[in-house]
Amino acid sequence: MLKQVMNMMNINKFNWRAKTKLLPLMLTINFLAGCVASQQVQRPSPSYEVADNQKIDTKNYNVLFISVDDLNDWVGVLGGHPNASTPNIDRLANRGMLFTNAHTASPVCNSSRAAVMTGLLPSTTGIYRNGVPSKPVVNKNVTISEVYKNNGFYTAGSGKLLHLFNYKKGAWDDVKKRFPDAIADKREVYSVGGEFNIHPLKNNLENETMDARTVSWVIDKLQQPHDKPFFIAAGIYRPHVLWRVPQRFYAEFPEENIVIPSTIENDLDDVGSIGMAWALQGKDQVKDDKADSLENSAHSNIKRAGHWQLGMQAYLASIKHADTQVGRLLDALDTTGLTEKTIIVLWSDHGWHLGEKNHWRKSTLWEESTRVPLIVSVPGLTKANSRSNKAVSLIDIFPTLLELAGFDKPEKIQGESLVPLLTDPNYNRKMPAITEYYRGNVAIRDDRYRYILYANGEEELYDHKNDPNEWHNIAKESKLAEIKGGLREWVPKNFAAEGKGNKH
Ligand SMILES: [Ca+2]
Repeated sequence: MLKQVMNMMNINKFNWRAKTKLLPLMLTINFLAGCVASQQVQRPSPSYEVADNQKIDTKNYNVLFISVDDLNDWVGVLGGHPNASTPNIDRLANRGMLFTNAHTASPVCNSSRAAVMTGLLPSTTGIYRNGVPSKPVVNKNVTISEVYKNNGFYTAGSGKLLHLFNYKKGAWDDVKKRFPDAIADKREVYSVGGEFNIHPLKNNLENETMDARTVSWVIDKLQQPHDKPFFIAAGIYRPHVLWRVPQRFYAEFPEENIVIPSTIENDLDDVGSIGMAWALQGKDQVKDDKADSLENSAHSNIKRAGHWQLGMQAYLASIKHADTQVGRLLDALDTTGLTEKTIIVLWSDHGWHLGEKNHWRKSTLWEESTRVPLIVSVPGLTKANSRSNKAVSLIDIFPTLLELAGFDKPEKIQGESLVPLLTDPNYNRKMPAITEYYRGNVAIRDDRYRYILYANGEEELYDHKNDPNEWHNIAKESKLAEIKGGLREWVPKNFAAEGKGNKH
């Protein structure tokens, strides 16, 4: 019956815009006909030839969508830190494609997550930072789960996906926004240089952390009977502060064994005023380009207190807790018998500094803030242990999923599907990763270089082949003018007014 209506209205190929307008009518008809929408939807079957000359059709593959908060590259398979321990993220990476050079669209939660969910850059939406409501932008643009829901998939999500645990109305079948967290005994809480607090929990509270509860809810949704394909999302909150994880995770990383990151004296001498301000201001909300003094920076406070390794310990412990939750999700999926028909995407919203460039937290346009884990596993399509070193962006997730499901791509979506890279890790894609923070500040990361153009015209250029720590700003070297110019071409031509966005 649904098909007949679509035919009457001359919709031969499924069209998401038409579907959105027709949705209330279609759902009513669907209900009356007692049929499942997914069985009726007309959309192309994406067919991919795999190694043994067989073809696979990913059209009705389920999706398990996992986000982790504030997780940088301290992931075993990414090699970001020698003490990092993430056996479950590693085993997921070993199933599919690990993008080793993936970057966020913005180095804080709000703007990064809005970009992921809409597939639009901050310069398009006007959401450049925390503190600007992303809801209006999310509400007027199509979002990832919404496309699945509109196409008859079952959609469910819990935890932090959008900033502030927002969920777009109508974009989900089942939602549990936020669970309460387990609380540490006040007497157990202690400070890291006056900048952070450490909250070790009693081990018997392991199943009561916010993330454990979120994942239990998601597991329940995974394991319920499914009469149609699903898109199920888990938003894991750690290693975001507060570092409320059981003591046993702290105990896995004895402070004295923790390797402090490599740094050089005077690393900030060759950066401009905005980069300097962002490095030295300790808080997530950077208000202007006035730098605190090096002496008063978070990093100086932490070093003076002798707490550098202590802070790292808490971060590593929180990563391990998050990784444990990822393991629970993978195990639960296996119990459903649906693993071979389920795409898994795992991403973190941005990275984190722990003393590199005299900085703690996120909120910079350097590698520590922009580089993130990104794993895409498509059973039958991605080969085990696949790795791609091409520069990619989190805004590429949306078009990737659209392509794998055969959904039409909303014309305004930016980013580029990762599907060609899933089978050819060296596929020659043109687009570098673009990261924006506060209006008019942009980093362009390609396979070798990072170019940063700040709103006041200050520039930085780093060559990762010779300088993986981004210690030496070579923007002024005349022999690199052509390379710099090529990267600069990718700087957006227009920047939407903050918080309002343009007409998308
Ligand atoms: Ca430097």
